[in-house]
Amino acid sequence: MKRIIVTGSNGQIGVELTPHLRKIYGDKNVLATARRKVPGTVSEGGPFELLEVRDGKTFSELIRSFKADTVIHLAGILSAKGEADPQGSWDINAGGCFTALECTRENGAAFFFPSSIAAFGPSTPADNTPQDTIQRPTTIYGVAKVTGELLCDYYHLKFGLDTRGLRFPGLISYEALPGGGTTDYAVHIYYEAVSKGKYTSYIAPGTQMDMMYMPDALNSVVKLMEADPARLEHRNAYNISAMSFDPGQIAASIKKVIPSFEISYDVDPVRQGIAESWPNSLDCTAAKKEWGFAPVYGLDRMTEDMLKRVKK
Ligand code: AKB
Repeated sequence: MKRIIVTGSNGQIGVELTPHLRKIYGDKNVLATARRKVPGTVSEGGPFELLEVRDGKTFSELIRSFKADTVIHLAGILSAKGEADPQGSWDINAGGCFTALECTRENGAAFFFPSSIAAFGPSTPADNTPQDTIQRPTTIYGVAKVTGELLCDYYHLKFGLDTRGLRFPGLISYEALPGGGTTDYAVHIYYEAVSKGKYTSYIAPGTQMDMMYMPDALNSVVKLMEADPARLEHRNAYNISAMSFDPGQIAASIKKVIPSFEISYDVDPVRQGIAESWPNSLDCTAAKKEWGFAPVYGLDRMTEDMLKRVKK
């Protein structure tokens, strides 16, 4: 990767991945794009262009004029928000991915696709979920993620495009709040632990989901895109996870730092239903073997760091 275009640069991953890539590859070599210009490091720390990902003409022209060799396609709508507008979610998530792949093919660049644990469903084995297994998701977000994985495989097989992807678990970060996801509670809990000393969870106790601290996610994207293609048997997309916990376990981890912290529950049936349809814990053997996936943050280490960095 030397000349990179990032879509969805204002999103939870984008606001951290864009500066991370600029640090590694040089500010001028990473073009941030988004639908809106927001003041901050993404739009001010290097080149920035407005882009609506379904506008293929502008997208292709940007790849060509920037001489990009890699497209990191992050633009999308998360799971819970998608259930409120399935058509709009499909349009952006599946339609946007198809447009992005087409523009990338026209210009011969490599392509990164962020799949998700949402690509699995209730009929998937929930514990130690294998890399290759049943994928029958029950959210429109998940349906679009499976579609994206298949499209990436198709573009690789049919056109030889260098497509690579990760099935992200819930990502936890202190730079930007996620919006509209099911795993968002695991970010909000830290903010409210610091500001209020308590948190009401919309996810029920006992509901396990895979999670990862943002620094491990950023390193994973770079590692995968830099990996020797000859080693990549599973391109689209790799299971990755750094930890799996339920609200009670993250609350217990916070209590080690803030003993007075209290969790209570007011379960949201929509997000609870989505969470229950997703795996409890992923098997990440393929990612470890094929490109050296090696997360460094577990729950307690992440908690200590989050509680230090989250602002009141
Ligand atoms: C969501 O909750 O929708 C996302 C995801 C797991 O893809 N964080």
